[in-house]
Amino acid sequence: MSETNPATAEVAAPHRYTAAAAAEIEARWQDFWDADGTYAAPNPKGDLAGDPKLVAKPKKYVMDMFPYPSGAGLHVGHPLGYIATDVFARFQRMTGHNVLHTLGFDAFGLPAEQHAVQTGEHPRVTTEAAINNMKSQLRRLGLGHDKRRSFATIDPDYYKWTQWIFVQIFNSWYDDKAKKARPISELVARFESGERAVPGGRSWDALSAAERADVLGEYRLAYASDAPVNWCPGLGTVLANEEVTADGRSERGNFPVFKAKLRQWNMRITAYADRLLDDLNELDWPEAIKLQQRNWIGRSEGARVDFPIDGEAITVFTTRQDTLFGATYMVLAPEHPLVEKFTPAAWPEGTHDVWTGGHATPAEAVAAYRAQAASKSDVERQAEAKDKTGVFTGAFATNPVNGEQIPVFIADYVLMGYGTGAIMAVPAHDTRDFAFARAFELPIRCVVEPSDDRGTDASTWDDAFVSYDAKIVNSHGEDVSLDGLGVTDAKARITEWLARKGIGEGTVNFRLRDWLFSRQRYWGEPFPIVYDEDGIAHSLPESMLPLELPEVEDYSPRTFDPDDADTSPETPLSRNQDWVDVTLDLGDGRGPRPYRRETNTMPNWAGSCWYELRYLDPHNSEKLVDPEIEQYWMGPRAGQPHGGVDLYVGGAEHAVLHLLYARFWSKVLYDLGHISSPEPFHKLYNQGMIQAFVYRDSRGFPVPATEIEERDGAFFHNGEQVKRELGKMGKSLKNAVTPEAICEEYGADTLRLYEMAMGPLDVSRPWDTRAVVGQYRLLQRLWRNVVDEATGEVTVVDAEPDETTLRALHKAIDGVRQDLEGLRFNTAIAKVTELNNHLTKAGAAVPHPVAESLVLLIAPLAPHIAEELWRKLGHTDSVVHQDFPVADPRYVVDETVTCVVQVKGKVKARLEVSPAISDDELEKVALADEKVVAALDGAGIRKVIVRAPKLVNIVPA
Ligand code: ANZ
Repeated sequence: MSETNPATAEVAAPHRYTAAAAAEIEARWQDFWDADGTYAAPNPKGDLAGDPKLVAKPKKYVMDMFPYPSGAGLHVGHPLGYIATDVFARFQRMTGHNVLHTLGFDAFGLPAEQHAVQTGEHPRVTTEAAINNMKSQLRRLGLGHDKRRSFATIDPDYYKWTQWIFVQIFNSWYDDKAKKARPISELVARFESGERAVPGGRSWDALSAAERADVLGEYRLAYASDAPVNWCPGLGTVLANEEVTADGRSERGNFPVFKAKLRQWNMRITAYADRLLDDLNELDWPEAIKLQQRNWIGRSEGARVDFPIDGEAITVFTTRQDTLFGATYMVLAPEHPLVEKFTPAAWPEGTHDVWTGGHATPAEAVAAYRAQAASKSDVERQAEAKDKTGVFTGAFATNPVNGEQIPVFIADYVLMGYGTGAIMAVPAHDTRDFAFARAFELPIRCVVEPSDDRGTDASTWDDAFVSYDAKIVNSHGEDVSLDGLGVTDAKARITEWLARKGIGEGTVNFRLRDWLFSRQRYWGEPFPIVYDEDGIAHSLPESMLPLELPEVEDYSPRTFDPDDADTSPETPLSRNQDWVDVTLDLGDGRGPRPYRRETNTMPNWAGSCWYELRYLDPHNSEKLVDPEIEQYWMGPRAGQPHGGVDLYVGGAEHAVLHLLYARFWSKVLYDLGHISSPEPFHKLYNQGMIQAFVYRDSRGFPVPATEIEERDGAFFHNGEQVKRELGKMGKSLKNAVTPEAICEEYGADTLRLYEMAMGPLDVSRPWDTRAVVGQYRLLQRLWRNVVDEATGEVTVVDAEPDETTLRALHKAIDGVRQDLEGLRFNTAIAKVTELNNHLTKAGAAVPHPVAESLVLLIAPLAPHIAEELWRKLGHTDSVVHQDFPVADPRYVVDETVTCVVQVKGKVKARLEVSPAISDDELEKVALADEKVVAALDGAGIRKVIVRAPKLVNIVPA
């Protein structure tokens, strides 16, 4: 009926729920909520303290991964998670919780900086414009955010504390015994008193200031070091590993990336590897994400073993010390610092041609191979399928278990950054070593008995035999034998032997690397670090924070010839002499002195490492967060032993880095006593993606999705047939749909319902604008169940609902409650729809209590229409803080359920039984049923499987 001419329909029904009505209702309530502070969550103290009754309720902290304020604004794919957390937060408010829900902006970043580089416009200007645009887009969706708590990471009031945290990290070290971070001053005191030996053996007093700084640099949790980094001259900046493609080029711009040694800030996250692993166990996170974090941290138990060479030793890391007798050569990473040391001047007599790579001397071979390896990324170097390359160093080392002289190679499949950068190669039992040994005609010796029929003569094998569950063979030396032992026992025995001999020990190795923390950019947090005349780094005192970004003329780092590896970064900040060279009194008793500022900036991750803490107490100028407030919202409690946000929703693309970095900062702050929760996020949930159809013309270029015509299942653009595929939504694919467009056509409540109804929250789903109207109709029917469209009068009556309506109502209440708690918003909407349809079909005026419950049920999902109807039903207070309906169990239980009875797997009867029927009783009823008796036809019974109340399965004899 509403499909007739909308103009005439509106005359007939001036009080219909239309897009115009929705727009008016939504704007009115959004203004009201803002003015009323409806979503303000009170703190127990401080400037955001509030209603003690609300504070006394159990808390719920519901949080989104905050957005980067892109100049392009939001399309309908972006708010999926924001709507979901909003629905959940609203439900929690209605079920007796004090709910903290807000949203800020992760606003440092490359796009704004790139724009600044191109246009000269300050990135703050464009970023703030983008934030304001996004804020109004988000406001239109009716999100119940406590706006007093919002901020952007670029606000100096915020990054003051990012810098402050950096200072805390810089001024602490990891005490391996206590397994926690401590102030660096405690370490200095231990060195001073002699309680702890100073590395290098000298006394602390005897060291110069620079030497002391060097010693402490080995301990600080934030430290500068000359690290091999990914230097990209074409971009003028250093890149994180994740920003480099598999073929060794920059992800952005596709420029060559070189390994260069540069002085860079690092975070000693590796000190926390064990705790980052262990504490995962108590977190309520998707298993897939936990696994990715575990793999990233990559804990390996194994041993370090020394292989003597020229009176010294090459130390290898192996996870298979049980195969030591099968080690027939060694490999060092090409960059290994010992390579030169052991490389002889000439090839040893009789060196195999394949080993030399055709080079005249070992030095030449090494140099050539190093140059080749330097141009490859770690990923490339490790690729399994790749042919193994390498070159002999001319040196031999001694296998300590049998005294054999084995050749030492360099090869790029061994990485400097892992273990010790050196391996013992056991070609018989390691796939990569096997391929290498075959290529270089090296001996392959079986020491783990094959479980197949290949035999123990490895020279005849086609591949390595890899097993962790087999018997060790061919493994006996003068004073140790592993023969006959299983892998585990052999590892234990050889490790004990190595330790006794003083040539090795059991050890744990992690794949995790320290976090490269500096960038040669403008648009990031300046480091709160200055260097004195001796080049020693000092942190700024708190009184000098925030250290604000200076104005500069040019936002770009200096770029170089993309292929010129011999360049080094020149940052935008370094060109501002007035800012760089300063005289400061750091308050350390040394008085005013000249200093030079650090001119790198922090990486983009920094601001998102701790924002969950700042939402709690966003205006505190004394502390990053008041401890009592932090304890209230995030502190450990039953079921959440590490504390943390109650629900954190965001995309699975942040599985590793952001979450790992934030966890690390939490642990440092926890160790230093600033917060009570060692974990930031107790429950994590990854929402799916909203995908969209992409239409491509014959050349493969996307054409605007809005201009597509569909005919008989084919798609046309300007008469030309185009191809349809499923892809991302976005401007570049010409298929972006803005939330404003949908709000204008139907209203925000419809958009919210549609996004939540599209499918389970964690599953990706294609956007279909034509399907949105379905949710619009639901709201129109809901409206009609309460309001007369002609008069605008409320039509509900003061009557008792009948039995069927009561059943429909309480089943819906029960189901919706469980669904909302479990984030199953799509099924919750289905249940509300069912109830609403029941009322529509009943045809009679809806009883008042039923209408109220219905409005409360939909309130978290469609808050504007719910607020409007709630007031129409006679209430003067907001629907937002009402109690969510509770089901009466008497009406929830079905009177009967259908039980299927199968004989020999075929359905023979259906019985209507009580849902509470016992297995025994159900078996009796089933066997007495005449259809079942007929089906059995006198055959005896072998077995009856009963799953009360729904299934009986009879197996005849
Ligand atoms: C001898 C051996 C025999 C190994 C065998 C494996 C199988 P995960 O588990 O990942 O820790 N390795 C050690 N350091 C390396 C490096 N820097 N670059 C490349 N490979 C390295 O792997 C540990 C194993 O990877 C070690 O154990 C070592 O090879 C190799 F039948 O030692 B194994």
